[in-house]
Amino acid sequence: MFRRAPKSARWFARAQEVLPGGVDSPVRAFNAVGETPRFIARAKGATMTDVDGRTYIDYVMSWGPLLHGHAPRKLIKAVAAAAKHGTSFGASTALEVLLAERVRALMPSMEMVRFVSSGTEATMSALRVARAATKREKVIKFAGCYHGHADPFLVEAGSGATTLGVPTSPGVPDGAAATTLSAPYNDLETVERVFAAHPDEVAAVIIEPIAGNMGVVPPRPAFLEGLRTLCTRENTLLIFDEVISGFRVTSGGAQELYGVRPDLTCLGKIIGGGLPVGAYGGRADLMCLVAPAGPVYQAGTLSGNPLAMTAGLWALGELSPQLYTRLERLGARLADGLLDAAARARVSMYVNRVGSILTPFFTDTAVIDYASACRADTGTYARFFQGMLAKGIYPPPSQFEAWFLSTAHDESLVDRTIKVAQGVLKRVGAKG
Ligand code: KE4
Repeated sequence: MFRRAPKSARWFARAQEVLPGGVDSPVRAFNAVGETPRFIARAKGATMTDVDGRTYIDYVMSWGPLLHGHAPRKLIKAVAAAAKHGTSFGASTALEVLLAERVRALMPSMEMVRFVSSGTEATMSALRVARAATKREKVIKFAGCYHGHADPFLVEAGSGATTLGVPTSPGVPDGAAATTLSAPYNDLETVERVFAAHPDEVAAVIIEPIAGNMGVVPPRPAFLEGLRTLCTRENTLLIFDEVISGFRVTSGGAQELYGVRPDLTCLGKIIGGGLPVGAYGGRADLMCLVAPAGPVYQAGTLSGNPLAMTAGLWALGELSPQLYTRLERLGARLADGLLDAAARARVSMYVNRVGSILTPFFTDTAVIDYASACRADTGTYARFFQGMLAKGIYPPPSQFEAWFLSTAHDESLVDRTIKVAQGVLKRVGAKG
């Protein structure tokens, strides 16, 4: 039993003296699940080992980048070899050209690409390009979608979807929120109404084409196509935030899976193979606005970093149809197993899944948007999480996150996860 984690607890106490909340990213603090965050010592394949020497089957996988599992031998070899030639030059390398060409080959809508160092940089820069190109300021986002922590995106709907947004964080100026409009996910009618209320003012619609940040919520049929039609009609740019879905569900991302071509795409996570890489790109006529080709300023000391480019080249080089077939099978096995375990324990559960990302919601109704996701029982999720962690399974420490599988997971690890879930859910169900 992994109930106690004495060394993690000591490190967490020490961390809180010097890192806000003891972490470098809020979700890692385990606040939503009432547990001591585990300090990780090492990881390999589908497992992580904490500083107390406990090993867990990992379903966070660094929040998505590790499609090929932790520390694949060939990736480590490639990055180590690259490091011998230097870690950063602040100058161009062939590596960034090669990776940009590979991204374009996989996602043809990305006629030109700019590398940055995080998903946040990618989305904030894509919005700046959209605003420059359209000479408009407003942006429509969707409740429950997360696009990183830049000011325009830390905004929720005002009193009504057609009213201007309100900041969700102190420090976000009202002015930044005032240009952000928010609509419910999967709700095309409301997007129509927002456009009607703000004619010729919307620079971009930005969306996670498969939502992952309210838990996994897939687009309903015709929703993405409808957004494409509306944006074209309104001369508004459609931005797909594929930081999670890019290379996750197919090698061409959600835009390939659903056959909808955005004007701009934002990438992160998998594109860096676990090292810090983000990217934005799209139509050449738009990307030619980016400095120094054009007047839209954006820059970054470590953009196109040779180690990160090496990791990204390896990660994207390993993509194949067989990989996605295998991940689809594993994802279905895990989702079905969790649902079966919940049914046996008489615990309400609704699972959304697309390929190798999924979320078990503790609710008895379909989860199609943020409002329905928020009806999930987060207390039950917390108890479920605690029980799974105690038995060596490491799910996301929040009901509103995606579970990630990798090629390092296999049937036996998934079956072990399901067996543990059966016991945990029986206890959760018994407590009511
Ligand atoms: P980063 O700045 O964290 O690299 O990317 C921001 C971002 C942008 N777009 C989407 C769709 C994202 O999911 C993210 C970041 N995802 C979270 C997980 N929900 C990262 C984990 C964290 O914040 O620690």
